[in-house]
Amino acid sequence: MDPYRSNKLNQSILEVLSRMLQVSVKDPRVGFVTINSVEVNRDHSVAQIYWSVLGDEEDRKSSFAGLKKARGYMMSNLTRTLGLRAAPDLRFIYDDTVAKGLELDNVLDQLAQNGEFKSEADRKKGMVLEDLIPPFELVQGIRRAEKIWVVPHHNPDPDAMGSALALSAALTEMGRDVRVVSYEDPPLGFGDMPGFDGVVTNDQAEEIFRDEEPDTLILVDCHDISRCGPLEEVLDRFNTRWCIDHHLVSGRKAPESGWIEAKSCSTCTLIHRVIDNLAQGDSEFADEPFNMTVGMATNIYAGLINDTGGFRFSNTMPLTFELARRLSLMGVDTAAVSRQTMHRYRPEGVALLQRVLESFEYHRNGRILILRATQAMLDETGGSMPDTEGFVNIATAVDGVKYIAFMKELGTDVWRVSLRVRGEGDVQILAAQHGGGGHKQAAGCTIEGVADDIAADLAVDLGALLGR
Ligand SMILES: [Mn+2]
Repeated sequence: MDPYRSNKLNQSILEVLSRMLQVSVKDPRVGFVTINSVEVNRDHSVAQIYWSVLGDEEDRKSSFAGLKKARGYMMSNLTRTLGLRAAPDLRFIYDDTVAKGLELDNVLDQLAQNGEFKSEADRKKGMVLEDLIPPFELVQGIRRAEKIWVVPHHNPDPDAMGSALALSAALTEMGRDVRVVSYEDPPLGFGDMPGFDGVVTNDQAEEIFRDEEPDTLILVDCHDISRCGPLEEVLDRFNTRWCIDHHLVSGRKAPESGWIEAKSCSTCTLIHRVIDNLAQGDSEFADEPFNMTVGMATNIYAGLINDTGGFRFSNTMPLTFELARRLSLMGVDTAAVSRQTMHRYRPEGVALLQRVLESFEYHRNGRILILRATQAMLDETGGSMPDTEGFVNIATAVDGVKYIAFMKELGTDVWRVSLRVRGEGDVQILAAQHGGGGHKQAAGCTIEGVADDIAADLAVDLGALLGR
């Protein structure tokens, strides 16, 4: 057997078992166990697992008992996660050479160095791109896939669409059969994104699914198919689903498996890391290395600038600029991407903006601002809901305003509400109370009822946040 493959398998088993010990092995007897190394034999039928545990002889005994008990579970989970034909027989061998060398002081030093004692803000500041590591299972899952659908959330923004286009271009590069499935009425500016002309829309999805059944679904900027609106029914048929997203999970819905990293300023940042990883190639899947293209980089940049509001929002971190720098060096026309995807209005959209500005309604001495876009305004101006993208940024620019609620009339007595906070605060809590989600700074939900009542309730609820 190729020694390179064995080494790689050793490393993979070590990573997956370590993760299982942290996340899914719940046996209380298993203490602070570390897996130091793994050695598979020539035909991969046996894996020797060298482990140690923090503590004394008693901890060692009870941890060993727990490991033996979990062995069957670990073997089947390992086979599934790594896509092995058969599970290697796991043999646990206690190896305290590593543990002995680590006095408690060293452990504490290590924790301090890893930033365990730092504040969240300081830790974010210190993060570099390489600290964002795509989960092993996700990368393997993507490599195993052959016919893939990449799907952004309903009403996609440039982060969702940029993520979908960049990832699908990378998968195409890898020889996979891939489609970006999106929605009708895309916002202005998407037409300039590389690869957008190949996107299919939700109305065609049913037929395409039937004719050439795909095997894998990857949701981007979205962690649950319920956020895919008109695509939810078709997507529900996929057995293999992954997601890549940076939204906080409200806890109400179980997310798909994949990578949800709320510390990341955009999904595109995560997509960059995934593509970086895929681009290294993997002989096990006969995946050749490839280079990230300027097209991929351009789509990633579109998501990066839009989700950070052009590097103005508080989610902008040093690594945001690091990524921007790398993309710019790759040849992305950053000025063109800004022009094409930000602050861009159709004349009908500007007419609509005029009407929306007239709806501005202030509460609590101008600290709360509620605005509306109604179906009547659309009819009168010829504007559409996608035209309202960006209007909320005007509201957040009004001096003295702390909380903003933008109500968009989706249908009779059905309102989509976008919530924003300037500076410190958390509107995600309020959105979650209405079954929505998002981030602390920007969140959204759908509320049914009469407009004036909803506005009055929002003024009260946001007022309560002000009081905190
Ligand atoms: Mn996003």
